[in-house]
Amino acid sequence: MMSTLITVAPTGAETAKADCPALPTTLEELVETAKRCEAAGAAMIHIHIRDADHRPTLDLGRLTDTVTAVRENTALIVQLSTGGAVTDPFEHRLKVLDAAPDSCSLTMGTVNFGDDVFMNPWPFVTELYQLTQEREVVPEFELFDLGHVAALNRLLDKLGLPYGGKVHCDLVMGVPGGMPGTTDALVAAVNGLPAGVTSWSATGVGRTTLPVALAALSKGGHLRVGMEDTLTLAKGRPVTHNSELVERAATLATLAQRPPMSPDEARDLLNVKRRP
Ligand code: KMH
Ligand code: ZN
Repeated sequence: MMSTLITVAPTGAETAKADCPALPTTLEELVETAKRCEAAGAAMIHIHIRDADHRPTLDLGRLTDTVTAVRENTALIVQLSTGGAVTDPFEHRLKVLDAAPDSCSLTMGTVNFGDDVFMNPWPFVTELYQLTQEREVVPEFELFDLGHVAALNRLLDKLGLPYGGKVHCDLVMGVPGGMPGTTDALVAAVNGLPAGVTSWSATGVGRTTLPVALAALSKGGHLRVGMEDTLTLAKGRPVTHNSELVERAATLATLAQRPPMSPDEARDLLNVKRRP
């Protein structure tokens, strides 16, 4: 039976702490979140961090402390965001790999992002990809649009396989400016994935969370959930802890007879570096 990789993305860069006090923005809150989400069925955590004023930051010292603390307290695969916030410069986004995560996100192209633009020009994508190969960090290719699927084909053709030889990607659906969070869009994207892709997950932003999760499970994909993408469980029911979203994903996966996989199984799936 194929099991399900559940990734939790607990914080993101877009929501203000003042608007959502349940958002984990301090290291203590993040570690507590990581532990509860692991117990609820998550195997990987996609991390954005905040500064002392709860604003998004890519500060290397904080990133390194975060990687250490999550590793000390959980068995989760630690994935750092290289996307950061739309305002983060490319140099800072490349420096994220200095914090030596197990995995990092790598977005395959520029995309309109609400009223902003999330910049990922081709030279930046290839530089970041080569850095992941050099540093032996497993990338998760973030695909916000069908054009990103084509760009992933181009990248693998040109620069070969990632570190570890597995190719894992995540469809990020329902961002205003990207592909919609619909079953039709998911099927189109999955049908265009390169032959070398060994696993994929999907996440639906906002109200597309459930339709995307159900479509992903039925199409053989894995799940990413969390307050980076979704702040309500239903209309008028705010998420009070990321573990609620992980629990719901675990329930759906179990109903689909594809229960959550352990972090160890996920390490084999993604072939991330085994650390002593
Ligand atoms: N915060 C978005 C601008 C990633 O983590 O790599 C980018 C993002 C993707 O969240
Ligand atoms: Zn992110």
